[in-house]
Amino acid sequence: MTANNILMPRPMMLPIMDGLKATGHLHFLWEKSDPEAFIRDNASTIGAIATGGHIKVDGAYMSQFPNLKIVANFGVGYDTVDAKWASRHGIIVTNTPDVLTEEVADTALGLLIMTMRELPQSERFLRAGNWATKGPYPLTHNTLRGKTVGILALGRIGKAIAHRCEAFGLKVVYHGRNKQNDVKYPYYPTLVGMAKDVDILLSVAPGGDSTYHTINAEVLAALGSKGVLINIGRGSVVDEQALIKALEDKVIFSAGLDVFEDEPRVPTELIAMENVVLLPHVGSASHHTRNLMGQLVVDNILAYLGGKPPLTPVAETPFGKW
Ligand code: 8YV
Repeated sequence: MTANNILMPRPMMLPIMDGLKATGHLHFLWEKSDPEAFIRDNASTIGAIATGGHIKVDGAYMSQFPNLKIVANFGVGYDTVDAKWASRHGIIVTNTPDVLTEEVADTALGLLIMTMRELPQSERFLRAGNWATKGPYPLTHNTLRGKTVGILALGRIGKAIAHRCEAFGLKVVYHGRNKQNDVKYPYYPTLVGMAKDVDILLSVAPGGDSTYHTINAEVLAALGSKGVLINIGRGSVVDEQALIKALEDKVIFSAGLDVFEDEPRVPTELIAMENVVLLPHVGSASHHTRNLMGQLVVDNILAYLGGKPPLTPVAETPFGKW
């Protein structure tokens, strides 16, 4: 028997809920009067989980469901799902790549320009009535002119960002696990080495154990007192306490952040800083792009229920084995 029930542990966007409700097999866990009892009584009927990164779908969680076959993650990043454990247990994990690439790259460039040219600060200055009373907003210390950006993790989104950076006249270099032979940008084998040479360090790196606190005090010191950090990937990649200290001590010049270690909690120290631009994880957050991402979640689960291969399995997934 195919386990054809779909579990949604937390609310997701309406088109996903509607798209999966149409199967007649969707269960909203948060609506159950006793969620634990529901899991206990129905565990063997659950074949699919739809998740939005709000809970940890680790081995302990997945092992509650003996017939689980697919975890469909909303988001290209799937650091809240233990894809290696899933792979060892024949469970497919899917994510939502490609459809968000250009949107996230647009946001990265927006955040970069906002940070370099102090656009939020100058807007606050105008809104506070200072233009008329104090004169023009001070000239910005930073400019994109003549600058080099070092991209950490040159994947699909990283490349879309690199392409845009080039159009803005920036020199692009990159660091990642491996040098990519089909890429024309100079490669740095070490992050510290790259941080020393660039004006802007822009991280697109995914979360998870292998990237945890990769951008630490040493990297920030290498970036230097004129350096700017932009993070559009995952908050866990940056040691946030080290970043706060580096900004307070002027070890680096400024930062633009779309992602944080403990979202939606943003450290009060960062909120108090004038030289930091903070966005509430809006990289992919347009109706257009989120709808496309949501549709992929639905389509991956429908493929499973229809006995077809998943559309967008993650790298760890034992594709073809199920
Ligand atoms: C989403 C993201 O904001 O795709 C990702 O990995 O970080 C964003 O596009 C997030 O997944 C929504 O939960």
